[in-house]
Amino acid sequence: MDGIKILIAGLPNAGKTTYIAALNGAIQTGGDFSLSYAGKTSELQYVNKVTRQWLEGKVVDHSTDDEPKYINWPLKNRNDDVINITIPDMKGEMYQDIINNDFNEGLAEFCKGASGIFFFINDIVKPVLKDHVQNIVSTDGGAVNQQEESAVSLSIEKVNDVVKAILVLKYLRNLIGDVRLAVAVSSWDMIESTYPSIEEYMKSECSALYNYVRYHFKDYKFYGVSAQGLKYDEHTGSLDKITVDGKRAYIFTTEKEYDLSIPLDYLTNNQQ
Ligand SMILES: Nc1nc2c(ncn2[C@@H]2O[C@H](COP(=O)(O)OP(=O)(O)O)[C@@H](O)[C@H]2O)c(=O)[nH]1
Ligand SMILES: [Mg+2]
Repeated sequence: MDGIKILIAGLPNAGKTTYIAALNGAIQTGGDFSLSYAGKTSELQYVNKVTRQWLEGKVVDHSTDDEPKYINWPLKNRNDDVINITIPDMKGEMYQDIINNDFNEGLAEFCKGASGIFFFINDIVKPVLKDHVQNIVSTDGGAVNQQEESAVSLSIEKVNDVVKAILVLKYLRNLIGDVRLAVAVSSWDMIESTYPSIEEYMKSECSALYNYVRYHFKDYKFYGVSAQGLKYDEHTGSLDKITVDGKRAYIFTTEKEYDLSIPLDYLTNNQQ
C-alpha cells in the first residue's frame, strides 16, 4: 500500500474509537482542517456509525468482542501525502496475550511497515499496584494480614493500566522498531491539570511511562487529546454549534488547539 502508514494503538478504553469518530466528524463538518479523504476506509459502516454517534453527542460503540477488526483508513494532508491510518481494534484478552509475551501473528502482519505509532492512554493516575502493596508488609516488616498473604501475586489482569500500556508499547517497539511515536492522554477535558505543558504533566503524573518513552524512542511527543471535547452528561449549551464551528475536539500541548490532526502531522512530516 502506498503512502505513510501510521498505527493507532492502545489498550481497550484508551479513546481510540472516539478519536477516529471525531477526526472523521471534523473532516465532514469542514472548516480549516488539514486532512481530507484519500479513499474508502476498510470498515466504512463501522466508521460511519461511530462518526454519527460523535456528531450526535453519544458515546461511541464499544469494539466487538468477537473477531478483531483491522481498520485501514487512507487520508491526505495538505502536501497531498497519503496517510494510511491503521487501527487494530481487538478485544481485551488479545492485549493480555501480548502483555504475556504471546506473539500475535495477525497484529504483527498488520503492523508491518508502519512508520509511526499514535499510542493512546487513558486513566493514568491510579496508584500502581495499590491492591497488592497494602497487603505485603507492615511498617515493622511483618505481614499485615496473614490470611491475605497467599493472595499477593502479580496477576496481569489486575495490573494498573500504565504498566499494561508500557508492556504493549514495548511489544510494538520490538515489532516495529524505533519509529516516531506520539502518545495521547485521552479524555483531556476530564483532567484538571494546572501544568503548563503536557510534557510537564507526564513527567510528574506518569513518570514511569514518560521515562519508558524517553529512553526507548528517539523521536516522540506527548499530547493531551479531547476527542469528545467534553463530558456529555455535564454539558450545557449547544453541542451542535461548537461541533459545526470546529470548536469542540482539541489537542493540548501547551495550549488548546482545535485541530485533531496535529499528532498525525507530527508523525508524517519529515522534519526532525
Ligand atoms: N470526557 C471524555 N471522554 C472520552 C473522550 N474520549 C473517549 N472518552 C470516553 O472513554 C471511553 C473509551 O473510549 P473509546 O473511544 O471507546 O476507547 P477505545 O476502546 O480505545 O476505542 C468512552 O466511554 C468514551 O466516552 C474525551 O475526549 N472526553
Ligand atoms: Mg474502540
